[in-house]
Amino acid sequence: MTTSTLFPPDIEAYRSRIDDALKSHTRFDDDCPEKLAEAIRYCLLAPGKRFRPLLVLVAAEMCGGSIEDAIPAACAVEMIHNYSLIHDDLPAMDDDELRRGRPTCHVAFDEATAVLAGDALIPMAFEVLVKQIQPANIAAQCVAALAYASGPSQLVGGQADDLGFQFAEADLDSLERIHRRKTGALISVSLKLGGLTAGASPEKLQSLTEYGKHLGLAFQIVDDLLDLEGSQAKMGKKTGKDAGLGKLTYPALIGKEQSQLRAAEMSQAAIAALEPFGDKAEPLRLLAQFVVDRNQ
Ligand code: GRG
Repeated sequence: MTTSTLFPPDIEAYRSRIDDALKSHTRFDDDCPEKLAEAIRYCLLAPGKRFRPLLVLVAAEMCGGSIEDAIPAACAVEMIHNYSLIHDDLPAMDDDELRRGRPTCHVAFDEATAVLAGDALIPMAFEVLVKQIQPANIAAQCVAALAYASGPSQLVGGQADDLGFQFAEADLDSLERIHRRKTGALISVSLKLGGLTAGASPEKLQSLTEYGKHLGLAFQIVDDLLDLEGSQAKMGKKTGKDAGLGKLTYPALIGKEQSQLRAAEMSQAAIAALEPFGDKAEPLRLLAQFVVDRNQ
């Protein structure tokens, strides 16, 4: 993702802080089987965009907090995201062979190891929050927020509904309801976690959450458009898959042009939610624009 000219200054420096911190969480004790450890490292340290952890860090700084205080939350959200990618790629779900430009976890290892690597990342995420976020009441709020966003009514529920959805029953409201949970919930909670680690007021947390909800939907609409016409080399995953599977997507439901308009509308709604932050919100405004302009 070439965001350096847009968002925020020194994005590569942020990414390398995130990658170093993630690496530090993949040193396991002797009781962790080597193959499982390898599979976790293979997935977690693979070259992703780090979009969600970047949101944590930018939101924290915008609320007057520090990268140092926010980085455990950034790692936790990337761990949850990573588990969801590993499980989504399994034959029982989306059955994908390519992720982040590499063979998916179950292809590189085996299915059981991929299930277990995904499983392991969930408690790892909550352990990082509990052990590394200070003070304890903020850690507890982070745990509650991330648990809800990744739980049965949000990430997992959205995925379950997506898997069971019949195209014949489709309408825009039900599609958006799925995507607000499957994609939007983790994006939105990333912003909230950043705010929490910075001690943001309830009003500011609410604005960040609103921004995240709209941004998440814009991100998903663009993801659908990129699946339709994006390049496999840039995306690092197989494209053109949704149409082949007759999957419910924005362009399939409302067409390409309306999808582009809807993404732009969501990006504007996200920007509007940032009003209480004034000029300080510039990086997040640029990011909302970047999300609709991205090509990977
Ligand atoms: C298995 C509970 C469970 C959930 C799976 C990840 C997921 C939910 C579904 C994958 C399909 C999909 C289109 C999800 C939307 C979210 C999305 C676009 C994920 C990819 O995120 P990126 O583009 O990936 O940020 P990188 O690799 O850059 O981190």
